[in-house]
Amino acid sequence: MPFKTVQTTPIDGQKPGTSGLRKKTAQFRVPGYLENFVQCIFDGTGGAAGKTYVVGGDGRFFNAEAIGIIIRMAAANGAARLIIGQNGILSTPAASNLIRKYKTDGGIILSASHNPGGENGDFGVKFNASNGGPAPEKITDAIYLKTTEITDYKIAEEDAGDIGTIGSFTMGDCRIDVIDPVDDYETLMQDLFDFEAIRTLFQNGFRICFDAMHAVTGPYATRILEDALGAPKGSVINAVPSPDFGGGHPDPNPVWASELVAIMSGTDAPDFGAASDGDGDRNMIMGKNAFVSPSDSLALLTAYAHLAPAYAGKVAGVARSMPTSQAVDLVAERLRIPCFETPTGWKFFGNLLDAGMATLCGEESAGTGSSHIREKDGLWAVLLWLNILARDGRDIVQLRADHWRSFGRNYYSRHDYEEIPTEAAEALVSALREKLAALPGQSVAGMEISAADDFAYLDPIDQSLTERQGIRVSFTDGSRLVMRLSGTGTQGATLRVYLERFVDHSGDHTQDLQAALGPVIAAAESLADITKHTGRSVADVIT
Ligand code: G16
Repeated sequence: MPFKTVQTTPIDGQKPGTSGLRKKTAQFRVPGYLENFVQCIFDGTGGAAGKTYVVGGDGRFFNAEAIGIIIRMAAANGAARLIIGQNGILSTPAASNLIRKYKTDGGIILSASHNPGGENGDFGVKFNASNGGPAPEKITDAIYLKTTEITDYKIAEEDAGDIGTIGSFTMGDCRIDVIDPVDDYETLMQDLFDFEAIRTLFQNGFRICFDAMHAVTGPYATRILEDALGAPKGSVINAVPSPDFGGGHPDPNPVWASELVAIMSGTDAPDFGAASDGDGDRNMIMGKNAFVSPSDSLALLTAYAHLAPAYAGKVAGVARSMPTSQAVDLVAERLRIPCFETPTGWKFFGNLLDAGMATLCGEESAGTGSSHIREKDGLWAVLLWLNILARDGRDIVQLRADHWRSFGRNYYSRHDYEEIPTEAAEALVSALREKLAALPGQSVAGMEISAADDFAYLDPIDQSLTERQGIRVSFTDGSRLVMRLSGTGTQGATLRVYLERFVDHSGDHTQDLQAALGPVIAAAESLADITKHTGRSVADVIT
């Protein structure tokens, strides 16, 4: 098997963001771009010699070609074995499970998650460590450093073998195992949940609509919900993954999952609605005519997780990203378990999960997961919900209303200003940062500021300090305002404004969401001069 060493030079901008390296697909297709980064993944993690990796992606445009390049490079770099999903398909949670189950050295996951795909869309590459989770910053920093020094990469001269057929082939000394992408994941879900109870729920006429958004979860959801659990055929819609996600934006929120929202608002709406994103790690949950915010979903799942066999009496703690609403904090307090607040990025949950300090984790950005793997997991969240509903008996909308009646409601919304000039976004953040120290005690939009800071996280396990993770302004009435720049965009900057207002258990939980948040929205404008800096008077996406 002939291998060759190709001379190259560093390429600017190969710094991994919130979740791996995400760029325009066209950028990744420039000869040498992907190759440089993959070589640096190997070099930045002690080399590939003798190692085993899981490789797969969400099926977006360029997925199969990129996997071919990775196979040839892994073989040339001396890897012993690759485990690859048939046709290069693996959801991010399924990849995380395989990395852990087969005790591999890590995985390379190809996805730009919820970003659109296609020739003019986005592409991404992420390295996951041997615990199955996204590489922590010390690893991504080492990979990035290599990208600034690289001089050559190694690659097999021949094309990679057939990844469309389940079986094995070799390339040099490297064995490539092509496996069914769903099997191991399905086994894991059976171990966690009460499938019998969920089957009975469907037998009794319970109806679900799961929108796979033409993305990777289609085959997983069809196999598990329809084939194994007996949901009627057609319960999973947009179930066949397509390279450009059917021309859509595979982001499960009320804006982009409008087909699901229409179905759930119709006269004959199913009992439960859900959607997942490009690579299957996010989830959106709906009841009849009701969107359950990811923050509320995390709080409710924590409150009722004991109804699922894997979590009964086993929730040691919970963790949420800083911008996620504080609804789960209230549940944790009542359950007398710790609640950790981490920076945005699933990688920050890894240490807490490994140490057994957190069992459930979640983020406002539609991510929920648990210690079963080290990624967030869209279909897992749906199955946990179904398990809870099957055992509890109440309708999801009633369950949530009862929860608010007991804990109070954290009204919550995120306003995104997309593709704004990077300098304008940075100017807004620095101007706000300068004001922070003087804010406590001041009043804005009729609310008194109790605290203001730029969030820094000291990891309780490895003591690493991560600073400048978003500006937080808290008010004496429990409301909160957070602003940060997204780390997953591929064009300009995206300003995320996270708005939260708390109404206690005896208050009105039925207000219009944006109206309830009115004072917090006004405070954001007044404190950060959003219109002046961005030139926009309304956000581009409100979720
Ligand atoms: C990634 C991260 C999440 C994060 C999200 C949004 O999700 O894993 O932790 O919340 O991006 O990040 P940002 O606000 O920086 O854009 P995914 O699903 O895109 O991999």
